[in-house]
Amino acid sequence: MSEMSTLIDDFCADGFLVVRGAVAAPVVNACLNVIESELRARSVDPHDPATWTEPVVRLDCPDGPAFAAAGTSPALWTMYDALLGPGRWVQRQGVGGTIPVRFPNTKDPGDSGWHIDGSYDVEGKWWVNVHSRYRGLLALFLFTDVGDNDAPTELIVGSHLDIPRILAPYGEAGVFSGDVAQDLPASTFQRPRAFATGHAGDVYICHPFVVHRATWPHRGVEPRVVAQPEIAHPQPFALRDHRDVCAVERAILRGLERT
Ligand SMILES: O=C(O)CCC(=O)C(=O)O
Repeated sequence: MSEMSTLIDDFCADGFLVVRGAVAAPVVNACLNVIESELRARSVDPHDPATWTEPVVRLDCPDGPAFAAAGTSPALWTMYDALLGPGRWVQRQGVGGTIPVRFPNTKDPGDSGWHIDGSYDVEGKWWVNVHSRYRGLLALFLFTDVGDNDAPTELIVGSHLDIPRILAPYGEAGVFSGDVAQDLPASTFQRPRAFATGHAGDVYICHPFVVHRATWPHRGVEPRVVAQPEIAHPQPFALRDHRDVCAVERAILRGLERT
């Protein structure tokens, strides 16, 4: 079996894979410079702990040349092709999503519940359906080194296989993404856990249905910077044609016990 097909099989089973060094160091540094100036505009100096008064400051990921270089990393695009199929995802010239910057702090950040990310707007709330309308993948771009003490994102390994059965009864219309995790069986929370740790420039590519959460407190010494964009796909997964399904769709079908 080729290295790529092993990677894809593991992705289908675990719900994520990691591309280490996906974004080159000079590009990471250029992105961080922009993020730091956005923080300063909010009176938060990333190099002055006296200004780190809140556990999290959430920014919209900026655009511009540095983020275009990060988001178009060839190593990432190769994986998006492998997981979603060439031509089936939106080739964004940037990163996108939000950047929750987490600071060393013992306060509850208030945003650390288990969840899956929503994929489409219904009256100002983010909903999701079993076809994963619009959202093909979730990516976690590490813009700083993230160790065990630095409030890494926590993932439930294999939880993407439990979500389709929760979403299926809601059909095409779907449900508010914030209501999904509460319906998960206890067995989901007995699955193994993984923490999205690594070096700046590493990117976790996740199935859109992976259950995850922010962790706290941040016990490290530096701000933790992770962007968490979607990789969009214009055509919702049909969940019908077993001959031409990509890895993400295959995992949904597996969750529905249709393969
Ligand atoms: O900051 C993190 O570690 C993850 C945050 C998250 O999952 C979210 O905001 O949806």
